[in-house]
Amino acid sequence: MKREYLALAGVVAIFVAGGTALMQSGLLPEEHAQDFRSLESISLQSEIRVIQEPTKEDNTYIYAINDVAKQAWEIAAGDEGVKEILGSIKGTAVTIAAVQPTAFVSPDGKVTHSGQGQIIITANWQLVDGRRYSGASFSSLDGRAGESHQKIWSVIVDLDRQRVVSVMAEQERVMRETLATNIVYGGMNMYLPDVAEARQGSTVRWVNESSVQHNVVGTYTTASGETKLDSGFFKSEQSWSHTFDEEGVFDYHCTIHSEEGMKGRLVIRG
Ligand SMILES: [Cu+2]
Repeated sequence: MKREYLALAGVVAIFVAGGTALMQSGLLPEEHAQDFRSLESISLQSEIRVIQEPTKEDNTYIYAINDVAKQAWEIAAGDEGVKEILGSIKGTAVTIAAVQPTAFVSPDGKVTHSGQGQIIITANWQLVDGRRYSGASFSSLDGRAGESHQKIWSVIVDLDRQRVVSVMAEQERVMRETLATNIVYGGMNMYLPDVAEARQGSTVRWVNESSVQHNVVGTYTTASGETKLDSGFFKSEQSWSHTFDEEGVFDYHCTIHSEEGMKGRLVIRG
């Protein structure tokens, strides 16, 4: 599961790298993501480096798309402004993705990259009836008020001068839905509820409530083995359903928004 997640995150990172120049246009990067498939034909060095896995005490996942991007993160990690941001989002699900610079491999095998690094820091947290939420059964969530919050910062690092040159905060995103049994809402870079329990034999439906497309890709782990599930992309107001016949865990993410921590977990109980 992890390996697949990372490989996909790499692809996402490449799209983000291509889309960065357009971020100034005022449109959200995810709305441009699909315009950059042409970059797949360029030979890019994108072996993901996992810097930190989330733990129970610290739900922070840190990765870099290559060694130079990892250096960019190391520079950012020492910056007082970045430390302040991380302090302010303690206790949320944090994803830190070092997505720039992209490293290009020329035909003679030489690796080149720009002198600018980019780190995307995302904090995700959810509320049910106004209280912090960290997982419950669908039956207990039915009819309750769900809220998913997301805050994103983009940190630009000058690799030559070894320092952070700008930190841009995006407006906090909030998705509100009345929760319903066996329904997961997909919004702007988040699933709501992101963690939930369903009964064995349940058909769970993911509904896209946003203007951009999303997918649900992951591994369903049961006593009889691992099954890869892939919804394919579904657009606004469309949905994808799957019936979970065995006890187990389905860990999933959206392949084009995983750098903002668009991931979820479904637990199937007997
Ligand atoms: Cu998505």
